[in-house]
Amino acid sequence: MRKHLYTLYGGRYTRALLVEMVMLEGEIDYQLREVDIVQQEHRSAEFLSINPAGHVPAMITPEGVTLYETPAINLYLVEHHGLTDLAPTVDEPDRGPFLSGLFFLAGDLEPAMKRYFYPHRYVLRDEDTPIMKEESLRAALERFAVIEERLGKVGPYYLGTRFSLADLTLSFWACNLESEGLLNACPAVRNCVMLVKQRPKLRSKFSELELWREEYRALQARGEGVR
Ligand SMILES: N[C@@H](CCC(=O)N[C@@H](CS)C(=O)NCC(=O)O)C(=O)O
Repeated sequence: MRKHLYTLYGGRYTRALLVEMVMLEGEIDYQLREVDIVQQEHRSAEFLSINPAGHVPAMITPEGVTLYETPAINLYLVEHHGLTDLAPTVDEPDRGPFLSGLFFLAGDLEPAMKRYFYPHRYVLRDEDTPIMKEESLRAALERFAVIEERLGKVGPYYLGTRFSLADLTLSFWACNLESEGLLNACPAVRNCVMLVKQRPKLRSKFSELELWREEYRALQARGEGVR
């Protein structure tokens, strides 16, 4: 029997898929423990004992250490497994720009995307939900425009000709909007997404993401999305 190194908590409709992509790129063995966020399993006492913030993904290392926050998990995996194809090492000149890109996506773009997906959480009155969604999209597109400018100058990737975890993270978020035709003003971002989606080890995961999007849309139409 294959020995599982890592336990990843995540699954359907979650960015745990982004961690899975890193695992696949790095050929790292893991087992996935499905947390159904539609059924609120991420708020169960059992899951809160793993990540008190009640968010997925969370990951337990083979040494039994619990990690959470997607970019932290991904950077941990990259560094722990020496995945230099995914990130410049500390002594490389690209390291600084790489960190800026990754943290911009995690700290600045991500909150706008979260509001876009869960706008109902950010309003006092239900009827303001569509306006919140629209405003979140505007904020997200403002951040994509910043990346667009960089890729237009140095692309096709965030670090020029060198693919990295920054492009993977960018593509995960961008393809959500791209599929709705909302990234037409960002051709360099779309080109980067296209290149990342073509990576042989990632194709199946991007297809899964597409499937989830359709499923989640149907759920939302029935008023059954994440509360
Ligand atoms: N900053 C965290 C946020 C994690 C997060 O919001 N995950 C979503 C799934 S993609 C989640 O747990 N949603 C359920 C909720 O917010 O109730 C990270 O990047 O890992």
